[in-house]
Amino acid sequence: MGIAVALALVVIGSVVFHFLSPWWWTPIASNWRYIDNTIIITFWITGAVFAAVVLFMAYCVFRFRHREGSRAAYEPENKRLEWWLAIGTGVGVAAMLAPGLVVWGQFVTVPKDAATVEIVGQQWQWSYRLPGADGRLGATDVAHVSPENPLGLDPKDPHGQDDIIIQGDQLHLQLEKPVRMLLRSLDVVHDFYVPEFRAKMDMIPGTVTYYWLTPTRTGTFEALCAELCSTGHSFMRGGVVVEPEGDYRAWLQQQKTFAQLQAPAKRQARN
Ligand SMILES: [Cu+2]
Repeated sequence: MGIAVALALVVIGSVVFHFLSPWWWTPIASNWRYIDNTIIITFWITGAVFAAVVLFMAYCVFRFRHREGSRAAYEPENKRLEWWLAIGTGVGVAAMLAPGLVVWGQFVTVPKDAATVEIVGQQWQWSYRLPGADGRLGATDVAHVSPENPLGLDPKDPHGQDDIIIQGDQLHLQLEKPVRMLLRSLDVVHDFYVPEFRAKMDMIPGTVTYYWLTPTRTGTFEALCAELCSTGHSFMRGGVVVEPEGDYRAWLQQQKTFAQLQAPAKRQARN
């Protein structure tokens, strides 16, 4: 009896903790409420199954407890029950996975009017690049990486000359403007993650991954690396500032292009 009550208390305690817990998501700052919704669906399904299984255990412990003279029935197979369990599990798993497929389709279908930002991860810092006046990012290759050209832009590609290289570890984004995030890594796998955006993706060396989002709330948010990338992983932090168009343009005005940043290096090389 004691064990049955303890099991029931575990269920009640879990449900109460879920609703009263102070550990919930930070308030969302992007359009990806769908991602919260898929997680909530998973919570409901796994929570209901957890409660049902543990309460069933409590019932069995109580109902079939040891009594003098009673004997257990031996039933090695039950086709009907197995079918029900297989179908029920299948439906539950499908209900958890199907919404994710729909959200994934939206997550990688970038709207036509989206701006572009490139985020580059390397041990252990973030760098950012924006297309310049031509609206195109220049080609890159890790072979071009040097102290003067830390992002490895191809110096011969004309599209790269006007690219804006953000100095410092804070990226600015315009409020309510969709933005395509192009993700690149110079060494190992990283993952650019702003919890308020509910959006992240691994950055794989040798390829460019992407997703998009629309920032929906102004503020300064912390960007974290969400993929263990060796000893400095926990210090791999940056920031994202979401601001209205006017402030964003003012910030953009102060940024330097690749050509401007290369000029002093070239002058030095000539001397
Ligand atoms: Cu990292």
